Amino acid sequence: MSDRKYLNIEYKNILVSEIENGNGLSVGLIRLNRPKAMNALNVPTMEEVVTTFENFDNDREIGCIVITGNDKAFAAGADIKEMAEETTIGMLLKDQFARWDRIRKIKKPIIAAVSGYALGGGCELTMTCDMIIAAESATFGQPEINLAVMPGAGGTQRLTKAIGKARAMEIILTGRMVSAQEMYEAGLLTKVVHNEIYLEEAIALAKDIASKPAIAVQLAKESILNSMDTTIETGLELERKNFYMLFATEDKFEGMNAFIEKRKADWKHK
Ligand code: DAK
Repeated sequence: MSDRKYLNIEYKNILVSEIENGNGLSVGLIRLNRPKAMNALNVPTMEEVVTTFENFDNDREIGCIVITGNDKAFAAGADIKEMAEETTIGMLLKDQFARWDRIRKIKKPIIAAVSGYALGGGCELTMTCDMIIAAESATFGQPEINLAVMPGAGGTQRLTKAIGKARAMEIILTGRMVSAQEMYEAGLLTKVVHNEIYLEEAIALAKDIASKPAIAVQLAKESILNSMDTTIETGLELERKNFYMLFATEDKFEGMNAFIEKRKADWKHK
């Protein structure tokens, strides 16, 4: 049994909950909760977010994770007020990027449910997630250039890989706001939906994924992410190892036998 105390702690900058899912594993939900600051991602907020991702990842009852903000803002960026007096040495000594790197180690899928602004670090946080569901009025962008800085939490890399050099270059160098529809057409988003249902849609997707055999889900996620960072040969090698590994799970036998016996599979997630 996993330690589930983290679900009952009071957080300062986020709300954390579990959404039950019938026969499937639950969905872990994080809501960014600094409405007066447009959910700006200050250090304490990021620490709470990343620690909760890790807690969900270690919790056997959770199959998929959703992170959202409020209708006005997913997050309008890193907290400019916190960074205004910061220097290079201060930034280097604090090494806050280490916290962002921890997100890359999360094995369970993470879905960003975005309404309103997803700017700067907010946009980068959506891109560290595995899928993005956006309300049609959501606005994305990397406006750091207007502060005489540049994206530092993966924006120049993940945006470019997702939508290509020509479009990423224009968006980052102008800092302009980009509509959800444009980002969808460019390939950054999984889906754009009516404003009222963005969270509902993200949770429905998360529940669907959480009802699949968990080890297969996690190894498929690992293989897909690996494809972004490596050659086709190395990528195929990991895919094959993960594929073989799944033949050692109980769920593989259950899944195939359930198909042959024309019944619903009863996943054990092992
Ligand atoms: N930081 C701090 N406060 C913010 C904020 C932000 N990013 N965005 C909004 N707020 C605050 C405003 O200051 C205002 O506070 P009060 O004046 O009421 O005290 C309140 O939220 C409401 O904002 P507005 O009055 O401006 O609301 P509007 O509807 O008029 O405009 C807006 C909404 C989102 C268009 C506007 O607030 C805006 O342009 N915000 C800034 C967007 C931006 O430039 N974002 C990029 C920030 S730089 C790092 C990791 C990542 C990063 C850096 C380091 N490390 C790990 C080290 C990333 C950097 C960035 O994201």
